[in-house]
Amino acid sequence: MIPSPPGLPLLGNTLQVPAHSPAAYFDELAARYDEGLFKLTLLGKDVLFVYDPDLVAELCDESRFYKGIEPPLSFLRDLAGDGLFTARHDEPAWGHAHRILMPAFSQRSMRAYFPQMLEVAEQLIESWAGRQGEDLPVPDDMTRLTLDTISLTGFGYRFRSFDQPELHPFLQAMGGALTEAMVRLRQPSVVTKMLRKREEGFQRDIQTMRALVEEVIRQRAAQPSGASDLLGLMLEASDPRTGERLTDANIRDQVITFLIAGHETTSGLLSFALYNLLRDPHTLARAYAEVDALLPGDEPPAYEAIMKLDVVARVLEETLRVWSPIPAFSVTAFSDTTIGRFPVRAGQPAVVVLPSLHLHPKAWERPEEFDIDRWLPENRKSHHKAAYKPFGNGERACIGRQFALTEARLALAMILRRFAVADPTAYKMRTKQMLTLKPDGFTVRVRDRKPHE
Ligand code: MNH
Repeated sequence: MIPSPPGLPLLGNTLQVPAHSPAAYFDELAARYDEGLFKLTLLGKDVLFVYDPDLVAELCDESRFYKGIEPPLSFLRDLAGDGLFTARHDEPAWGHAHRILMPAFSQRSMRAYFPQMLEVAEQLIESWAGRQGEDLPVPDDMTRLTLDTISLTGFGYRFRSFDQPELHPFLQAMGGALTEAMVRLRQPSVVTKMLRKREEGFQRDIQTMRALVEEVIRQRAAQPSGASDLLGLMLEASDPRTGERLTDANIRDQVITFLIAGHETTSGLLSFALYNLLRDPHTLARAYAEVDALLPGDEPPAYEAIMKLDVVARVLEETLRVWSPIPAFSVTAFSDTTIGRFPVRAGQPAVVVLPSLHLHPKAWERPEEFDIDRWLPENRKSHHKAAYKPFGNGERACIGRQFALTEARLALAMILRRFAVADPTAYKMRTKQMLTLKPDGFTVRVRDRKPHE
């Protein structure tokens, strides 16, 4: 009853998943099946892939489904342990860290981080100002911005990425580990065990990341700053409910988690946003007009002005619909149940396929069209309640949402205030997946909009 492409005995559909573009394959199957879901047998499990908004609405019912730590997240336990992203739903460490860190992601905290966010955004602007007329590697520079921002605001640590011609070794290692986790999606575990060299590479990448994280923690321990940033809270605070403190190993896993989760997706968001603006001159003109009105002159923008941005904010929301940096998240049924007319067994994983959900014709008119006016207050009311989930769902939804949106608004506004952005090579979208999606090889050129000394 649930559609499924034919597979092989024992291996099921495992080998059909392309190693470097699983998300594209899931979208392709979604386009094939009108039922709004399909089933694949992967690594011995029957996994549902769901993109009909009404079926997704059921998966978002937290009384029936919880976040399952299934492949590829289960492979990332080696590097992120019981950190927030990879903690199992019944692990007490999740609740301790969630309650300790929630205050650090309130709107008030965003105001407190703003000076550091600004410091890094200014480095991006300076860097681009000195490279006018060159092809600027957008995803790389957005990664410099977002990595430096989370590490400075969260941990008081400076990567100084804009001073380096090469991306930091941490990123190389992270890319290796995330890619390996993705490749293992289509690899029977006996094969994974045989590929010793790949396992060694995976472990080496994890060690590279851990070494950096230990350095970040060591610097803080050597100079306790009393800062109430993420690291300060993790070292000092206790769970308001149980009084428990985080263990040293858990703090290390959280720092790795935040260094990855806190930059990779926001970098993708900013890259896709620039791509969308360059393809939509009318919206680009509205965005220029807005930043000119709200951020006149050359003064560093004020937090209040950034929070007033409306066109820029809607560009980001619509970008997250059309190009969701995280292409999927996974939930598991507590007990036997149904979604629509389809049965789901206890323990069975169901993957929400975000690109297909976000373009589903049942929920969106002209789904392929980039239209920021979908996000006008009067139009939001008519949105399907489960057709837009770029930040996941429920208590396991993204803790860093406000952080990402504040940082992205600021960076995009500062870019548009200063530069005319162009894309003379007329880049054609080609996503690269390293678990998350980014536009591969996307470059832009900039020049000052107004004379600058
Ligand atoms: Mn984020 C969880 C998307 C920015 C830290 N994030 C999630 C999930 C999605 C997501 C989807 C849920 C995954 C799942 O159900 O398995 N996150 C994003 C996007 C952006 C983003 C699209 C930017 C745009 N995330 C950030 C930033 C931070 C962050 C910035 C940190 C500063 N995210 C997290 C953490 C979790 C998470 C931590 C895990 C939360 C939890 O389970 O308690």
